[in-house]
Amino acid sequence: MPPYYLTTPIYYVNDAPHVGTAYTTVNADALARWHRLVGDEVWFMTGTDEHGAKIVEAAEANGTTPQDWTDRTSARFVEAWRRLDIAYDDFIRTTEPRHYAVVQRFLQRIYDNGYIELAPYSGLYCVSCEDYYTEDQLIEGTCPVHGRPVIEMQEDNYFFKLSAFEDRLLEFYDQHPDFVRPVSKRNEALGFIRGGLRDVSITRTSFTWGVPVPWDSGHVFYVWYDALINYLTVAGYGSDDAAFASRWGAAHHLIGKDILKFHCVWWPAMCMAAQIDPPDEIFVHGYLLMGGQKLGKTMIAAGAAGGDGAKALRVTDVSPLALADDFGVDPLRYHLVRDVPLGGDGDFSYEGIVSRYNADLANNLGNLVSRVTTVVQSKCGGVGPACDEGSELAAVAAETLETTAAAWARWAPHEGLEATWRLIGAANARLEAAEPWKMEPGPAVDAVLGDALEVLRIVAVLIGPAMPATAREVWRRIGVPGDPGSARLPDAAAWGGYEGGATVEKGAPLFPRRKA
Ligand code: ME8
Repeated sequence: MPPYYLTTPIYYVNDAPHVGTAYTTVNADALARWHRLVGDEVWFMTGTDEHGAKIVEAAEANGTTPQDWTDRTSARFVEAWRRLDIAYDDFIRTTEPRHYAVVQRFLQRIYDNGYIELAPYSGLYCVSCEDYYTEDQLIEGTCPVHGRPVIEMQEDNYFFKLSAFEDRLLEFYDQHPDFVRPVSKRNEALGFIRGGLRDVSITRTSFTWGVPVPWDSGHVFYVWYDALINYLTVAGYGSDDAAFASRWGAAHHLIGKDILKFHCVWWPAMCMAAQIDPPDEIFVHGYLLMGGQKLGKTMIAAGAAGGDGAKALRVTDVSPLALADDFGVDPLRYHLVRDVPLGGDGDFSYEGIVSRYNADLANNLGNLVSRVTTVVQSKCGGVGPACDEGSELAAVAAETLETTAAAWARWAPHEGLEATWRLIGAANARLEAAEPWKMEPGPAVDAVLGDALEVLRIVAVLIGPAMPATAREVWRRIGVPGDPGSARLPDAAAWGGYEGGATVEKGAPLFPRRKA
């Protein structure tokens, strides 16, 4: 089985999970499930980023210690991802001993290789970004991302000699045209590199909440230089050579565009400095936007935890758990995967979720399940008839599998789902044309319903990555044993799998229509 190592960013624990972090994590989970479905040996990870000045600030603001604060907030991520059915293989916390060991080993190697050196540093620092700015990058004297005042920092710092990697990075990008996708984001990364790279200060002495520098005990590593290395800790760097060889050769990072520079410029340079290959691929997605305002990062995180952002941003609409309570977990997951294509920015609104829910789930998928199971009760005695090997829907199903699979493989799960929905539409259209509910019981009705049941069997397999619980429920209702999540493509979607003879259950509507 080919390995496939998929990562999300590890999220800051200065606040609660929000719909922006859920967007990345649900899409990554769906992609991981898709890769399992096609038979890849998937290792899927997420986690929390727990060091740095921002966390110390959040802990202080909440009257507690950084350790207590990170324990509590990291647990909220674990709980949120459990509720949203995120099936990760590993969840890393950067405060774990296994991570300290890897950060120290990796950066010691870079130090030994001569790419880290001590120098005095002073600069303008935004605590929310955990990043320095130059005077001309500020907007009216404040951070361009957060609009908050920057602080003058003066430290004796260790610097990573990023400037030494300009040419090597350009060469690497040239040799790996798909290293960063989509191409607009690749160009942005190239723009950073061509614009000239300055050395990066990678240690702090102003606080102790970080991984200690092994060769100089007065320093801790700067949070980004500890965070990026999490991908190696989980891959088994220095602890499990066989796992590392397989995972790191197949590492795919899914990130948001806000952290492009760190992943697409700093990270490959760090890998080169430590003499390991950069990751295989970085896919950079856009932002969910609400009313033109960025949803994530500090603003919504504060809001989601009941802080300052709450009133302006309708926080109950942007907490993923509140949305899951309202719509159901799978409809939320479907919305996040289907509505905002990975790569560009997209609007996020309550109305948008409702209209997508009604159009695709209530009127299409839900309607098909309800019609088929109802008519099997009334015309076939509740027992599903076998499908017809020569059905006209067989060709549609084959075409659907091909387009669906191609889309998921190129990071376009929204198109994959769109393609799958064409099969649902074709099955609904066939039912409308044949009107089995008006026919007398007999072979003609059986043929129409057997085919529709086979469509549902295949559809459940194909929607499983986005809506795992719904997929299981569809199989259960139509009497197919097992879990569609354990099925393997292409066999599981080959026409003819619905054998007939199983009890079909009508059940309550899967997706009752929503008014607003
Ligand atoms: O940056 N739309 O953590 P973070 C879509 N700890 N995605 C969004 C979003 C939005 N409005 N807002 C946030 C950090 N995200 C670092 C990462 S990795 C080694 C360290 C998602 O908690 C998106 O994936 O600020 C973005 O990149 C990430 O959350 C930032 O999460």
